[in-house]
Amino acid sequence: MDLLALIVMAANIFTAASVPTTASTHESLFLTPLLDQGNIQAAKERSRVAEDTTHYIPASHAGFITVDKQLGNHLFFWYFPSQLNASAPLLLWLNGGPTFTSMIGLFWEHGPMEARMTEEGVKLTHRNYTWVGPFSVVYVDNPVGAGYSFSDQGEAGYKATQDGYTADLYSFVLQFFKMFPEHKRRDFYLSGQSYAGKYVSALAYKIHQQNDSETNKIPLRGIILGGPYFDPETQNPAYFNHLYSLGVISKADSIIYRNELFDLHQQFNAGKLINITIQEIANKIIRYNEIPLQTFDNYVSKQNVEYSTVAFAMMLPEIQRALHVGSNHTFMPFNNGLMNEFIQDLFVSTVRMMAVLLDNYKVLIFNGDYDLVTSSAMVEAALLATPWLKQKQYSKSRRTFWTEDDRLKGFFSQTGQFCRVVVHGAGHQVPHDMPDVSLEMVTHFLQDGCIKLKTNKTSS
Ligand SMILES: *[C@@H]1O[C@H](CO)[C@@H](O)[C@H](O)[C@H]1NC(C)=O
Ligand SMILES: *[C@@H]1O[C@H](CO)[C@@H](O)[C@H](O)[C@H]1NC(C)=O
Ligand SMILES: *[C@@H]1O[C@H](CO)[C@@H](O)[C@H](O)[C@H]1NC(C)=O
Ligand SMILES: *[C@@H]1O[C@H](CO)[C@@H](O)[C@H](O)[C@H]1NC(C)=O
Ligand SMILES: *[C@@H]1O[C@H](CO)[C@@H](O)[C@H](O)[C@H]1NC(C)=O
Ligand SMILES: CC(=O)N[C@H]1CO[C@H](CO)[C@@H](O)[C@@H]1O
Repeated sequence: MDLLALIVMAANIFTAASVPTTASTHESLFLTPLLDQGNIQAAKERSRVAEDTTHYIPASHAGFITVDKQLGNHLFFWYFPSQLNASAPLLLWLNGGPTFTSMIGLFWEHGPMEARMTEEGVKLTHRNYTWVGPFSVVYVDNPVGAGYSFSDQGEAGYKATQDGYTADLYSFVLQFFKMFPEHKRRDFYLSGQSYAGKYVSALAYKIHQQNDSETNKIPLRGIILGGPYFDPETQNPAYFNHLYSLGVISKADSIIYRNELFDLHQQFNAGKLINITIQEIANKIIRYNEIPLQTFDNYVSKQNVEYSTVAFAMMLPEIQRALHVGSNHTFMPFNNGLMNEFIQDLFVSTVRMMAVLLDNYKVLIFNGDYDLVTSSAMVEAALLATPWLKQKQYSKSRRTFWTEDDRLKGFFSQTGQFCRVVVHGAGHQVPHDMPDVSLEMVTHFLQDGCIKLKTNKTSS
């Protein structure tokens, strides 16, 4: 759930009335028919997004992959090959919500361009610290109904269960590797933040389970998660521990809130979580009605994601045309209706899948220490409840300070293939808040397995 607290605010900013009208019509580009014919070259050529110096867009690819032919479900992607390294690993990025567009990752966090609102409207500018470089990155709007991803059946095609959305994503991954077979020989990382902690672990687990047949062989090397939400039963109560330790709530407050939360979890476990909206649940989890912080994303900078800026960027007529989305599609920065369908998924845990992933793959889990949405305390609560082979070793691990000269960048520990990092000064949107440190972090993870200190000065 994570970001639900913001939805109310964001919904006020973004109104359908502000959608710009498109200048001319054009068709949507569906790539699956070409892939089915084995016409890989045509799929690559038609999905090409020409380099656009006005908008700082590097050569890239975009279009729709049909992931459920019966329902007519199509996932939208925007893929940026690394300009720096021809054999860079592939990173697939998902934002959370649930139902937030992954173009937040692109424009607000680590894509090659950033979107800014100016007096003349939204402008795209060059981002100095992008993850496109060490990685080739594909941003995917997920689930169907978020961003530009849509179903021919409309709402009837939406999937709000783990099996449902994971099947759609898995089909996407198989087809993406068909379209860009060069990536079969390179490492693949699944990544995302917040509610995507569940999407990514479920998808990685499916890839892991299906890995033995030759056609399904995906070179999954690891996962990278920012402020992940994947074990609600341990994570939700820890939210109140964190607020209590900050002095935001009293011990008595925390007991009241935790008891109500416990009731909610019991109702869910008994299959009786009905007659409630996702906003009501969200308020019980985050308590934004009682806790008047301006934002839970970064309680120091008080900055929220500009969902409307991201949406306006994606709806610029010249961008729509360049991305081949078709002139008839509405961009959904998030999808309130679909979010309500996620009530039954909200408390589902992927902790057992996470254990298998920790046992078999490289894993980087990071947090910002100014994040209240999924604070480090919440992520630790889940990690300490994850039954993986090196569990005891992780529980006993000590933190190392990540400093360079006089700058404190964060705190980390490494247990086998697991790298745990807390970035100092960042909130929920870590790459947005600390872009240089975040880029350094993922580069270290790729090259060294975890943070590698430049000097051997440590304190722990
Ligand atoms: C857009 O929708 C209109 C009306 O629903 C339809 O007539 C038109 O063909 C559509 N255009 C495209 C490009 O799909
Ligand atoms: C390019 O990526 C490959 C695969 O991760 C890596 O081995 C190599 O060091 C990278 N090269 C550069 C210049 O970063
Ligand atoms: C990006 O880097 C350029 C050159 O170093 C610098 O002038 C500019 O201020 C930087 N932009 C941001 C947003 O940090
Ligand atoms: C659902 O809520 C309505 C209005 O609050 C109430 O009348 C109804 O009894 C509730 N149904 C269930 C099954 O709890
Ligand atoms: C760093 O480690 C090396 C070898 O382990 C040692 O010789 C050196 O004195 C250390 N430097 C500092 C600044 O601690
Ligand atoms: C081909 C391949 O990578 N197979 C692996 C799939 O995952 C299982 C673990 O569930 C491994 O044992 C296989 O080696």
